[in-house]
Amino acid sequence: MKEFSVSNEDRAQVLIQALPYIQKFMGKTIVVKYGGNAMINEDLKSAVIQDVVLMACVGIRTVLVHGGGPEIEYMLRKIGKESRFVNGLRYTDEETMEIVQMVLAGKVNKDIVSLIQQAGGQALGLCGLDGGLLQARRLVSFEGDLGLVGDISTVKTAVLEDVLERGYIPVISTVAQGIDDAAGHALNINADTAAARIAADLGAEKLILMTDVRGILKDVKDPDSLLQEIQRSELDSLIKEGIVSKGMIPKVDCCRLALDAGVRKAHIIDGRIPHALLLELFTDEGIGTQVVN
Ligand code: X2W
Repeated sequence: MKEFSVSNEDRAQVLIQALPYIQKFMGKTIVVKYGGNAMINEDLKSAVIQDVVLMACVGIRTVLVHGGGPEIEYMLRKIGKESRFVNGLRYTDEETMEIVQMVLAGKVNKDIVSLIQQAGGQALGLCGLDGGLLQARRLVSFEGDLGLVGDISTVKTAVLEDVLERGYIPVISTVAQGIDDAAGHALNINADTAAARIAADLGAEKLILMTDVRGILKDVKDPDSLLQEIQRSELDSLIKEGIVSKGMIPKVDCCRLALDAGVRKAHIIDGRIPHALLLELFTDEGIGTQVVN
């Protein structure tokens, strides 16, 4: 199959451009939050799976944390339940929590594991309950009661270290084990926040958040105004100036959390672009916004 012609020189150039990045990231830990369109569109999905398998193949300790908001929504609708959000977080009663656990830990997690295996990778699916991986307290919000939503207090990194050591890609769904007054309950955790906490506690090299926007744009209406690199110290003024607003604020907060804990770089990339992960990691230009300390 030859759809368009690329010279041998260009093909070799693309491959060789990846060499310094492969050398740099080999043996390092990279935590990827997988979500949005890249999880719904079949072509994008298989591109992400290939990217993750390639990352693991070149020796990157790859950790995949997935979302699944739309799938949870779909199942809740099927049982005739409306969702309510408080500050972007799903109000989670007992019945909703059952659906969240079924959908995230059952359906979405196992589908991703199966796709990685089919693509020739080795994946092990975990939720926060497995091995006590994620322990959380109830999240207290001044905006209103959130029910069974959690704030991670401990990531049992030893569980992930073991899985990585054995050559598996941990695929994590963000259902946590409740502690203190939530003991005995599973708690629902926002997947971006969970990925940031996991990256922080693993001392990861990078946190990569996949979204449905180009990255941080200087002018929201102009997709060509992408800010390719920003300093952590600039984040507050970007929020004040309104350049970072709405749904981007919690994403930026996740980047900040990770950087403050010693993660070297946090990236916000556009999951609508096929192979966004490879383009961000292994090319000089990258594809999204990187936040550095
Ligand atoms: C999220 C967990 C899934 C998630 C939820 O119930 O939707 C809370 O809101 P996305 O696809 O990344 O949004 N939890 C507390 O974060 O999925």
